[in-house]
Amino acid sequence: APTPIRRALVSVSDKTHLEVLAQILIDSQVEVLSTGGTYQALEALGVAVVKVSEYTGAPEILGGRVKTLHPKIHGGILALPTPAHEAELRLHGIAPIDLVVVNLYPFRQVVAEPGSSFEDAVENIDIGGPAMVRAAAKNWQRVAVVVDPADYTRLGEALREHGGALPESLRRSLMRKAYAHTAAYDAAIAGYLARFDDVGLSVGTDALPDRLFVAGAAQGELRYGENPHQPARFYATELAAGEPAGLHRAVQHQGKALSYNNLLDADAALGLCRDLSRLGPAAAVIKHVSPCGAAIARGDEALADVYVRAREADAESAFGGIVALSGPVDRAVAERLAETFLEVVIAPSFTPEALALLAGKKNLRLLSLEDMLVGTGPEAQPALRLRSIAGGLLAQREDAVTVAAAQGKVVTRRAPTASELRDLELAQIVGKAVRSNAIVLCKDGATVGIGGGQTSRVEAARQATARAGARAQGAVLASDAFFPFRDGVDAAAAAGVTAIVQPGGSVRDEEVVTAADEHGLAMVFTGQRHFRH
Ligand code: 93A
Repeated sequence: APTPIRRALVSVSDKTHLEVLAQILIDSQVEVLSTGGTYQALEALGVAVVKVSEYTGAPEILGGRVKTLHPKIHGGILALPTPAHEAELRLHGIAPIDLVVVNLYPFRQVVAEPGSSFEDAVENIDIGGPAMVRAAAKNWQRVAVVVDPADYTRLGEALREHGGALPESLRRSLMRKAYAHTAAYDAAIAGYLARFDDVGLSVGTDALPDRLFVAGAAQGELRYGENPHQPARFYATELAAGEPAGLHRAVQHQGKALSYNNLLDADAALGLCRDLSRLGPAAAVIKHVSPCGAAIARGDEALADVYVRAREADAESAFGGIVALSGPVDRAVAERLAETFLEVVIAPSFTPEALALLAGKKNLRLLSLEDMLVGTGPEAQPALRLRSIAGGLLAQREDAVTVAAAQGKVVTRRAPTASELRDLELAQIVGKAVRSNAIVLCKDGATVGIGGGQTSRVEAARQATARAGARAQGAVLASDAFFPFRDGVDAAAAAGVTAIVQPGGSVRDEEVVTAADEHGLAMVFTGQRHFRH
């Protein structure tokens, strides 16, 4: 049986739940060694605690840079329960330490503070803490290591249950967590340092690091991946400054847990809705990671009506869809949502009335993400996006629209009208969310036809106009990349499209513009492509 814990070292920057730990230490009559700030806090909580500096005979020096870096500490943690090691400890007057409770200087919080300097960041790189955590984890058979205040409770329970000792299973679990903790900490330091070049100049907020360290913590189990035979998990990565909050921070009000596919779709809905919200109150409906309908408010239109227009943009596809709304879901919106079968609804909030109304829909997941629109302003930093391919990760900055149709170059005899421009911008934003080749038709503040995931542009145009049917008459069109031939423009004009926005840049631009003029279309070049692969 494991021997009882007799001596603990406690050194924590995050003093959350310290009173819980204090009570555990008191109850289990453990000798406690502690560093300056932690010593004071524990003493105030009634724990009989000895300063590390008193025990080692070496004062904290260099403004706290050296506090616990001492053989009496590291020998006490790293010694094995062998006769040879025990003899050495006695020779040097070192007492074995069998519990290490440490969490590190708040490096991440410090660098996330807007005004923090490089010097602040460096001073908050913890050296002694990780050394103790790693040493204790290395000697996990004899030493338990706690890095997370959330673990104090299970520590206390285990001590009570095992007569003051800790079972191997818990020590193993704590050891895994300890190395994940120090690895994530160093990843955060490396990630921060990647913002500066060799002479210490900031390389710009858009720059991608020359080495990528990603630390992610598994957030529960996903039942399975895209299909039931594929194992899957979601790992939450740490937010970079200014990055929008992810879905795992949302509050789920009802329904079963989100699946792998739900998360992908809900993230797409959230992203599109955030993007659209810059044009006004917005609704987005997603199916299989693709938008099937989107709408923005006309005048002071209510969100309930905006949603209905997004849904009716392609009512057939919206069945079983994932919906994101830019505003609070009240009774009126909830009534509309209840009209059809949906998988997930995401919004900043739901009124109690709306929740009550939707409670009957047992399989519908309702997610509120209060700050879902934070970071959508023009100053917003495009988030780093990662995808994996065999052998590595691809990284890029998120595609943020910068050249709206209104800022583009009119290349036809006719210029778009104000209302066409608004619909063109809507089509552009939706187009960014559609797999290439993407063609999006919009009219009166809503999509009417979306063609995406096609291997030829003219086929995407045919698909979009076919989906639109009669509604293509008087609609506008956005294309994610240039038209390589005039056929796509001819198809759009034949369906009744009146204005087109596209990047331009084809060797046949002249032929394409001529086609637009022949049909009396307005066409705008933005010079900016929006592939999504
Ligand atoms: O500056 S350090 O890297 N040098 C050390 O020797 C050392 N020992 C513990 N930082 C060190 N610590 C850290 O101090 C711990 O990891 C913990 O985060 C913090 C606790 O300090 P205090 O008890 O004074 O609040």
